Amino acid sequence: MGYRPMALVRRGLSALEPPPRVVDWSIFGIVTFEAVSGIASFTLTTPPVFWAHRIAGLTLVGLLGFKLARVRYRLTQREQWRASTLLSILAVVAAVGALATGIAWAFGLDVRLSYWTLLSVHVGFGLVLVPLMMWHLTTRFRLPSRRDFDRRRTTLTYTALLLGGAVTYWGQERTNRILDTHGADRRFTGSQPRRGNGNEGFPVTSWVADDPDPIDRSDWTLTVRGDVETPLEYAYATLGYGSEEEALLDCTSGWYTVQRWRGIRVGDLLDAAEVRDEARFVRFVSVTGYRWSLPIEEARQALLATHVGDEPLSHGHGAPMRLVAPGRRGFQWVKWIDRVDVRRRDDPAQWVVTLLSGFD
Ligand SMILES: Nc1nc2c(c(=O)[nH]1)N[C@H]1C(S)=C(S)[C@@H](COP(=O)(O)O)O[C@H]1N2
Ligand SMILES: [Mo]
Repeated sequence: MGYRPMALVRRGLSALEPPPRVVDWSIFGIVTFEAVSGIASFTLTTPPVFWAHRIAGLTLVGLLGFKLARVRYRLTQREQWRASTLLSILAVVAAVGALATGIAWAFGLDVRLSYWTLLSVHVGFGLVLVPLMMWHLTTRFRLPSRRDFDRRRTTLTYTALLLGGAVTYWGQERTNRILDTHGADRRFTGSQPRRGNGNEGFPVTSWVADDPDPIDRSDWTLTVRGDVETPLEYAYATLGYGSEEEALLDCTSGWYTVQRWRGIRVGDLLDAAEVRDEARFVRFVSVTGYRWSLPIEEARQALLATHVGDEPLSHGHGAPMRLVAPGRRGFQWVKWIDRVDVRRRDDPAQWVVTLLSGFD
């Protein structure tokens, strides 16, 4: 009898293949985990969240492989077609799209579709996948039964999948380093570097539709109000910008830059306004309405920058004044600030306001 490698591989794979319902519910669980960790990765800066997102994504490649091999006939045989087949196809396209763009991004591929990066396309696929998967689930809903779980086999499969995912991830990072791809320059957040200095050194990125007219510095004032003894109003010329700091801006669309920023330390501003004891948060508000709050102790360390490199901020980068919040993701670095509110409470509505800012 001849030696047949493909048959061996197939035997090995079918030994590992978990029961259909276990595959289906695992895909459901992992996609849910990917959606949650993906969204969380916009604000969390803890590296394990990012690693887990990547490893889980790679295990999905294996699970989807099992699933597609099993249901292939529903697509290839015409008499199997149902109305829900279209939905299934769309879900597969979204899943494969999210995986392919995620993996390509991790290898440092940096194609741009106007101002969208491959990473934004990845987020887009992910966001459409979740409702498609839910809907697909309602057309073929089956709860797993006890019989579906052969403990030993399921444990074996998951160990293999997770190990496979982790080893693949490790191999991918090695490959990046050996081939010196752009993927090797990524931060743990996945962002790629932009290495210039000053206004021209990094892109202008605004969220969705925020796009005010340029602000005339001589018409502009900065107001500090809320839980303070002395509300303040500064004209640009009276600001005095003594503080300087190097800080890293990391945008969730996938790039980062390190710049030297100059401006007023928020703590100095709060001292001048004599903050009351009850104050807990500081809210930074843009002329566009876009806003973000920081806990007061963190806010004290932040900078209200008027300069980047040695240049006054350009309009695109938030002139006359923008927030520099080290350790926070770029979308929290509010641009075109004209108001600082000292408050007792956090501001959950900021999430909605920020997404919708600029839409009239
Ligand atoms: N008012 C306002 N501030 C904003 C934004 C915006 O759309 N409006 N975009 C945010 C995002 S998503 C990022 S990454 C940074 C980008 O700053 P930059 O345009 O100077 O690179 O600004 C943040 N501040
Ligand atoms: Mo961003």
